[in-house]
Amino acid sequence: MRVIYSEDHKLRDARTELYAGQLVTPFEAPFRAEWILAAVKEAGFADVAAPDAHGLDTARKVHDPAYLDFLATVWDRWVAAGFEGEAIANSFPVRRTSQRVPDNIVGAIGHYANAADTSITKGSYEAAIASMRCAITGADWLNAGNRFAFALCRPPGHHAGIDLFGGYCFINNAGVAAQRLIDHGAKKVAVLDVDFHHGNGTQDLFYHRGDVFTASLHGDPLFAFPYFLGHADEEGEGQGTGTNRNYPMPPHTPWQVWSSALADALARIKAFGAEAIVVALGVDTFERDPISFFQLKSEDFIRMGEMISAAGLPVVTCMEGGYGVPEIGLNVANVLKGLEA
Ligand code: SP5
Ligand code: ZN
Repeated sequence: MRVIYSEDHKLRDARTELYAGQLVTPFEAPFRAEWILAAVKEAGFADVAAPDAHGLDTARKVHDPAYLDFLATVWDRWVAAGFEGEAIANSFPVRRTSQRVPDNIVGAIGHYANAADTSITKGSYEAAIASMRCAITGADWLNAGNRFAFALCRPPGHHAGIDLFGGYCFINNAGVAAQRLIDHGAKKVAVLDVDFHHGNGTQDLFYHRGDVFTASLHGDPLFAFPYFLGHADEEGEGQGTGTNRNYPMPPHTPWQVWSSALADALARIKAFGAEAIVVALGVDTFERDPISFFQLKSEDFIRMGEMISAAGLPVVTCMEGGYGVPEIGLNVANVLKGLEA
């Protein structure tokens, strides 16, 4: 298992998250990656490498280039407008509105946001690029003929859509990794999203494509973020018809139920003919995660890795969510252990 990690994740260190009507210290903070790195090293995963210095070529195949330009410039535009707080969207194009991109930065940030939980700060873009580079480098480890890589991505990516940021995500790392595998010659790949939250961004990237199967196991959007996508009847469209699968599950879902959804997703990934799996790994399914409502225990994450490994495919794992508690490191290390068992 090669681990890919960049110190540049620390450039993403927001002071504010709009939560419960207050600006709180963000759940998605630098300590997460530090704790996870320490725990995977402690568990014996000592092959840690820095990412290669990739540009945006792969990202431009899954994201709108104008959106990537927005990400690159939003902080400077926000500062130039004279604003003193972090950049937070507060006005959105919703039902019955134009989808033209406003020139005004407050309008532009609302246009490109799918949630107001994510403040943009100086350094957020640079950290997102470093995170994306970890994912690409992980995909390339598979392209070189290896079976397992762990891209310790931070910030996470699975809520980032074609032209949308939010849910602590800016560039869809797992989606970029999938594209990288395709560009290297894979005919079909799968993104398996086991984060507590629906992978709305990843679903958006590949909804009309037949070469990438997307599966997401998550808290039912009727009760959980991202609220507006992730229902079981979203199955893909056009060329992508039948290539998206959602497993929404209710509050207090335990491993026994969750794991039967995982078994179904893996069977569909095999039937689809995927040549590799990109795992979007959130450990916010843990029973003591501060913002989620599943009941997985630390030992369940070993079984999770074992089940995914039993599909017999190369696996690049990209870090997504998992918050607050010290066990996030152990839980990630347990998935990696299960994969290599
Ligand atoms: C990558 C990832 O896991 N992103 C999640 C973003 C969630 N942001 C909104 C959080 C709202 C949580 N509300 C939960 C109430 C718990 N009492
Ligand atoms: Zn999550």
